[in-house]
Amino acid sequence: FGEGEKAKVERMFGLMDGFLKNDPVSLQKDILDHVEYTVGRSRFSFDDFEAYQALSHSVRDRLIERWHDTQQYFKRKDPKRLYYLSLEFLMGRSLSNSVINLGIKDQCADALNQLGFEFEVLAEQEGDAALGNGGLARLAACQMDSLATMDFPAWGYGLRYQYGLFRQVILDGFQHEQPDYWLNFGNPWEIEHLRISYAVKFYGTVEEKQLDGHHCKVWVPGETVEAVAYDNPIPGYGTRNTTNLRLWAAKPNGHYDLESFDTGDYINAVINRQRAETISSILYPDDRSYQGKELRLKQQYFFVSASVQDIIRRFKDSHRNFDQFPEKVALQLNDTHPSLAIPEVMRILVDEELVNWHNAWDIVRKIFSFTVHTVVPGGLEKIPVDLLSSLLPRHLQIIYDINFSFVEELKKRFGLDYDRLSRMSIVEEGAVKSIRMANLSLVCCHAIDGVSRIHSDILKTRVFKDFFELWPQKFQYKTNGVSQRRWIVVSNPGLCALISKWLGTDAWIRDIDLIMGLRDHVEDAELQQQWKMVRRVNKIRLAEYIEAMIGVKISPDAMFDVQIKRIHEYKRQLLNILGIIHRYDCIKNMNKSDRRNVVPRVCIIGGKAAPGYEIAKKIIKLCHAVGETINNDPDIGGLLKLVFIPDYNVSVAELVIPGSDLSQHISTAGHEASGTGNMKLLMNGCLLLATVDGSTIEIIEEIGKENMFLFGAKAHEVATLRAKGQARKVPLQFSRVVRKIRDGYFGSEVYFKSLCDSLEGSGDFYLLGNDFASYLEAQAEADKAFVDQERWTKMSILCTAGSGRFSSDRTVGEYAEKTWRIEPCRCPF
Ligand code: 475
Repeated sequence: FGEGEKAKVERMFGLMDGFLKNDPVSLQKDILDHVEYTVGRSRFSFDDFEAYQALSHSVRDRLIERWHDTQQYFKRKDPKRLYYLSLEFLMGRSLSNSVINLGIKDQCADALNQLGFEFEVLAEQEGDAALGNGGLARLAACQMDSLATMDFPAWGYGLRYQYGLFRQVILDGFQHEQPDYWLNFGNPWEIEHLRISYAVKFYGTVEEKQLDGHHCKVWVPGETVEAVAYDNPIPGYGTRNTTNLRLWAAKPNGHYDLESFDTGDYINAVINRQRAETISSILYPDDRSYQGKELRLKQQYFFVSASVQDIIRRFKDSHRNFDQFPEKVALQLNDTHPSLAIPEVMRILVDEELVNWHNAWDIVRKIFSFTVHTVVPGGLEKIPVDLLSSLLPRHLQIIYDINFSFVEELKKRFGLDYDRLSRMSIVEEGAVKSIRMANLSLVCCHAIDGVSRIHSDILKTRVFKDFFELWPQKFQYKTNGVSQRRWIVVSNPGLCALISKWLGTDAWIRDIDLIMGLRDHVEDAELQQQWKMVRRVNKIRLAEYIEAMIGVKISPDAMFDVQIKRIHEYKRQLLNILGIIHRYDCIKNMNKSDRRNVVPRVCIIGGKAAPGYEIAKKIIKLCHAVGETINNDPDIGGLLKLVFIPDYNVSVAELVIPGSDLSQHISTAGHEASGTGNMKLLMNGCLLLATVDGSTIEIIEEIGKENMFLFGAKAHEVATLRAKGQARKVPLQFSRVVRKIRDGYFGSEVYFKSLCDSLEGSGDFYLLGNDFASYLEAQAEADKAFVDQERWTKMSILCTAGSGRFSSDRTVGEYAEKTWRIEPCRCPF
């Protein structure tokens, strides 16, 4: 910009900045205007939902202002940008998060009060944006929050599913899945940009042509679908920066194929075109199982192609050639799901931008990095070659070309070691010839990150051993983190205020290391008292929710012991349930005076099972069957309860986490890549009962094992234990508990037979029997600690105080410095 131009732009920014006011009176006027002109209701008569809509639109207007300021500023500064590609984002609700990050929560609450509404009530009107399955997707959401707050010039890209993760409905103890049509009531948090759209091609053939003296490959598609942009502003906290999550929706393409209309079958031609929309219609509900489904592959390519086209268009807006591309663009792949972005960048550069192959390859190798979220080799994505060659013929060629050079390089390095070559090849020969997406990513990315230290070690020594030997420098790890804004400020306002009060500042919300300062006050009886009070209020709120949802009355005096996460065999919800049966048994066998020493417990389990995952569904049913027996046994009274919280999602988590005393993270060691739930609970002052696995290992280093309850085999022992098979020692209590289920004590004995079989004989792959005794000991330790409430409260304070390392601000800062090489770019207005 020239000087005059600059002054003009600045004047413009200045004008915009002053546009919307945030005092309660201005907010009130905006809300009423939206009631009338957006919602279409009379400003003299509207209900809670309509008030929520109007408030959201008022907040959205403010987000849009900042969004524009930020994007214009980025455009002017042209910093290196990060693009975060993820097939899943679990954003949850937006209202509270937005008003807190914008710093207008109190003003909104005031404005609403005068209108006769309550902010908290309106916030409950919002449904979750559940465009993801679990950990991987929520991690993406936390990282978006950190990126915005830390002023990084970053955008997220994903898919705008019409149906998010299914709603879990429990009938007679069984999980049923119902569609989550979350857009039914509108979505004020997105901005539809019908004019930002790209054509995405599928099927067809590849032809060779001469173009401007270049020998070119031209892909003639068989189907073209339009990708339309929906922008979701992501406000940073304590900054004007507001970044973007751009989600793509599929629409029929505007170019008509005359032939299909000329056949006279007009109606069917229109209907066929409309089918394009199915691409973005539904989220696949299976975490970590790959079935080579065509629709899934279409989804992956659809969002990746639109995103890459958008990124290249933006780059070309201010650059004449691609020389500077690697200095201006970094692309992060959230697992291998978006890895088709690699051949897509190659295709666009080589076929459309006429960059020569070597230069394009050079660019690709500098811009991509990826994060792995799984441990088991079985969890790695493979695409059948037949499928790829029909859907994306040109991409298959590109992948073959990349693989050819790679294999040549391997031969030079290792000679004709065919075992190694076939293990490392991007192409897997075999009954079903397929493309290994992890190998493609390993070859093309400059950095491969694990999500915790132990996970990275496992990748280096087992899963990707060959690749580690070839390129040790590519392998890194960035231990996951979660956003303290979402998981303390938004979801636990009581604790948030208390932390700020005792630290004498709220600066920890942006600078999490300050939270350590709580350690200085841990002996202070006044803090302990207030800490207990805040936690008790949260427990009462949770108890009320549980009673309203499932009709079980629980006492806030009991220890609330939770396990909330997707249901998986390796996460061992079954171990938890077996432990509960054992506890029930023990209580039943006690006399009156011994019972007086029992610490009352409420065991809370929540989580969804993938619809096709039979064993996981049986675990849910078993949980209900056991709960039914225990909760209705008058002999047990208030000493033990087991409740299953239905339809666990982000907003349920926001309610459960602040009200939990003890949380279980009990995966078989070596199986949980990281885990992030443990971090959320830790931040909220909940004690952990855990195996030495994933990120828990690093939590131990921060808060000390004396402040946790640890048990179970270590990761390095697991292989040996498995090899022992039936020679493994299994405690008597274990067999007794399994027998109870087998004998039909909880009913449905035929249905539960396979569950029991998986635990006995040569089964028990996840070592429940082996870990049972030490699990019970850890539980007994937790009981002992809980009796001494002063000690418990101190441990709880130390958990929060020691949680700083597990902020996604730290994770994102590490990625920015070491992998993406991006700098903050803070909008000054
Ligand atoms: C790990 N999801 C956690 C978390 O890094 C870890 C896979 C395929 C398709 C759809 N979803 C998936 C995952 O693999 C996943 O959520 N992995 C989890 O990622 C964040 O903390 O240990 O299991």
